[in-house]
Amino acid sequence: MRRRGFLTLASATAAAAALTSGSHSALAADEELVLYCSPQIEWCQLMVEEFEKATGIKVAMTRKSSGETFAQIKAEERNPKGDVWWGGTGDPHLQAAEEGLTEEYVSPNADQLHDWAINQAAAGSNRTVGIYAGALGIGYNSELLEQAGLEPPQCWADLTKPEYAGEIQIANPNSSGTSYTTLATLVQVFGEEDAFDLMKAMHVNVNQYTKSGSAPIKNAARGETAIAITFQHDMVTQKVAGFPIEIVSPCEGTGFEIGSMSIIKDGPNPESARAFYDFALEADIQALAANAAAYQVPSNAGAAPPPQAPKLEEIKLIEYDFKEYGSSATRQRLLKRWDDEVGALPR
Ligand code: S7P
Repeated sequence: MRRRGFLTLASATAAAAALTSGSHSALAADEELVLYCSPQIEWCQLMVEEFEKATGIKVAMTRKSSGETFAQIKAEERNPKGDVWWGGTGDPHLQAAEEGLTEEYVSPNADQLHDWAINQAAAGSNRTVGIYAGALGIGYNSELLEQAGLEPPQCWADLTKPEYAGEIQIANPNSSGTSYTTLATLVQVFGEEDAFDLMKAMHVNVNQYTKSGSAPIKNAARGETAIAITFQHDMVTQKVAGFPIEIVSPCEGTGFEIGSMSIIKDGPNPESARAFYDFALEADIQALAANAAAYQVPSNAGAAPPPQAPKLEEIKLIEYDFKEYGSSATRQRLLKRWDDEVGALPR
């Protein structure tokens, strides 16, 4: 049963249902929610439709990359306009938690979550929570590489090879959580000095730093670049759509994200915010992701990952230090260093 549709009834019914399910508070059907959404737009739209259908609450949604959304919430700190930040990589959610931009809240659905989602909440003093997970990878267009007579890269270090000149695309880590996760991964795999040397050497092979993290693999699918660094689930989306994309888990090991959700502090609609938060943690809601061609691993243990989702247990994952790389000081320092030493380089 649960609540699907119960809030479309009178609020008295909603109150009763909420008490029965224990999952969230009673809400009037004329409430609103301002949602900042960072995953793929198709999934954002699906969540809006489902939540509106289930609750009658009208949602105003905008989709922006993780780094951009963090910057917006920070800019609006004195006059918050958003209620919930749903999705996007966990590091900037942790930074928002540390900087007091988000609200402490423990959902009654928290006990259904995998440990990694709860650990994320603990790292952010319950001002955030994990909603999905996904590993980084190197994707390539097999037809383009074959036409160019190039072997696919197997390791992060391969991306500096001169034969890949102009063949690689990755996002800018300031706007993109995907790209910041890559930066932090390289620092954890190689150590900071060697990681920056690698990124500087790779810079000459990069044809474009995109704003959005998933853009490079979309562009590879359409033949605009041969190699893309993104999350593997975003590569799966292109493969499932029929594009000639292959996925590599880098030989040195790879980083991963705990895609997260946070309630914005002092947002205009706190009750709607908590209702959405509880809703987004439910197993049956998380299980809808594949309908939007989203192949992340869900955080609710009762939601089976889509069969096409990359199997995280088969990937050599590093012990990504979310606390350290989601800290305000480290994220700001690494992004500044990237701007000064990599982004500023001529090509
Ligand atoms: O496309 C889905 C996804 O990879 O996008 C999120 C990401 O933060 C948004 O893109 P940016 O890299 O541009 O910030 C991920 O959390 C999610 O898995």
